[in-house]
Amino acid sequence: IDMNHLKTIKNEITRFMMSYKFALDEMNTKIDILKQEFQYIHDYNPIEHIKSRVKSPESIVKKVRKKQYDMSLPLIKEKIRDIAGIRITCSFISDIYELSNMLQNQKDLTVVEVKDYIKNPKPNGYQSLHLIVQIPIFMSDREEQVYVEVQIRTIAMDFWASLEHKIYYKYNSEIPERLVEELRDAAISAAMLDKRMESIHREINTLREEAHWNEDDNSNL
Ligand code: 0O2
Repeated sequence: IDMNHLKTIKNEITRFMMSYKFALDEMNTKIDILKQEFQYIHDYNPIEHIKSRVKSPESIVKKVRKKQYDMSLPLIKEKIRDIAGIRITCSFISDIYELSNMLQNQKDLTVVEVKDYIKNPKPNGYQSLHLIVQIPIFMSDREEQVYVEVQIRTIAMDFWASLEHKIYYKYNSEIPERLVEELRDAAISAAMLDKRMESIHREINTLREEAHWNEDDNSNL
């Protein structure tokens, strides 16, 4: 065994994994700034929570095998675009699109793909907005463009997706059609809840604005 060769490979893998961590750090800062700006404009925080993760080497290898790609770092870097992932849970559906637009307008981000599973839910009922972006990271000796998958959803969508994920993991085999339909139905209920909350939110906003104008009118008297 050539120990030097092994050492080189180990260093390459460490650098590879580090670049995704840096990309997530950059994205998290960006999102935090957008959140503070949004809070200033709209007077509320649109983000309930944010979770980010770097895919484990085991999961990366599993995905590469499943997709039958060659096990080479440059190929994995290009083909597996969710090694760095951020999940943003928003309060209202409109927040999702506003945040997505804000991200798409960032000069240093390249939006490579947008998958709108809210307008077009998956057959099982899954809803979320997915963006695949590229973000530059700057290291001592080079600059790199790194792919990050951003999933943006509401609390209700997140609730459904988390439990659906658990149910699938628990029952490793096919789930019966009756339960598939139940799950899809539950996703529709979640979406209805989102629409109701959004509508209440909008009405309160209108009332608030009217009250604000009235106050202004009175102060002019
Ligand atoms: P994990 O464990 O969250 O990382 P691909 O990424 O190429 O396999 P595709 O269709 O190109 O598949 O990507 P897509 O549909 O944008 O989905 C990628 C991620 O979205 C998944 O990552 C999940 O996190 C989430 N997702 C998509 N569909 C579902 C679903 O039906 N239920 C739930 N709970 N999550 C979903 P991973 O790598 O599969 O999983």
